[in-house]
Amino acid sequence: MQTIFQKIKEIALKVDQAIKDQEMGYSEQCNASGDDQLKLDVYADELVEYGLRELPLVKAIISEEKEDVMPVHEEGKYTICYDPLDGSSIVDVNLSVGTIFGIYEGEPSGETLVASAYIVYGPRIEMVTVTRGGEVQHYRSGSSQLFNLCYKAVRLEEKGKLNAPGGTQKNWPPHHKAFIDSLFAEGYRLRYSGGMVPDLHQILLKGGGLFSYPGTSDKPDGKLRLLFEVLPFALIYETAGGEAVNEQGKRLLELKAKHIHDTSPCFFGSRYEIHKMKEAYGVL
Ligand code: AHM
Ligand code: MG
Repeated sequence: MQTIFQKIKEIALKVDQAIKDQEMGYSEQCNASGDDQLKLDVYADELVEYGLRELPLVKAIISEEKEDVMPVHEEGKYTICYDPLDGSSIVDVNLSVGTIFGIYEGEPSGETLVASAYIVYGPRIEMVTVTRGGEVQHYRSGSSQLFNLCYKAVRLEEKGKLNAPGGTQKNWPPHHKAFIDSLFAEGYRLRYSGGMVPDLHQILLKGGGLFSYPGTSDKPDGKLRLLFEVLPFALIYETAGGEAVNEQGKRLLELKAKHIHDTSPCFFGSRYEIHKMKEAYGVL
């Protein structure tokens, strides 16, 4: 797994350079979910693909930006699902964005996810990694562009202070709105940039809180994609002592994708906020 994480660091430095150098305009393509793609989305996707193809350990890769599975090395062990540039709607206004990797052994699902990693491109580049049964590790790059380990075992507090509620509020179900309001009434502070990588990163490193993206009237299955976004963060949050569930209160890591681009409503947080969510949704 260290070989894969090392390659991810090399890819991250290239994507970071691309974010700084590439023009922000739209390409003429749209991705597998029907979103318009920026030229930068397409370029970041190529950088990740070409980097991962160099690893003999990789059997197949699946990109959020592409329709189909891409076979790589027949004798490889892992399928890597990735979102090359998460938050492409906020990159033009210079907010932090990220790259997410889910490393699966076997057909990708919550149960076959064996490791995950994400990169945050902000004032610095940071990386968080996890292996199943291991620890959540946090790395930060310095001026030498090397990644230094900052925390060997990132842990969430039992109860946090931040609340990051995703989706269009007008389309939230009433019980979700009541739940989010109840957290604010309890003193939680709003922290939502519109990028799941920096938003979940902030909650993880500041002790805890809740990040939610519910099913809404316009998107009953939520927006965030299971294989590329939801499951990689679920492994990180659970390993850090938090929880990651869907609207039925089921662990996200128990979910299977019927299709590689499936989405799922999702809730990530410390134990306290997830307990409150289950109460509010009547799934305790
Ligand atoms: P993207 O992969 O097209 O960038 O979309 C994913 C992003 C997440 O980073 C973020 O949490 C979410 O979309 C924000 O959506 P919304 O603006 O509906 O809250
Ligand atoms: Mg994304």
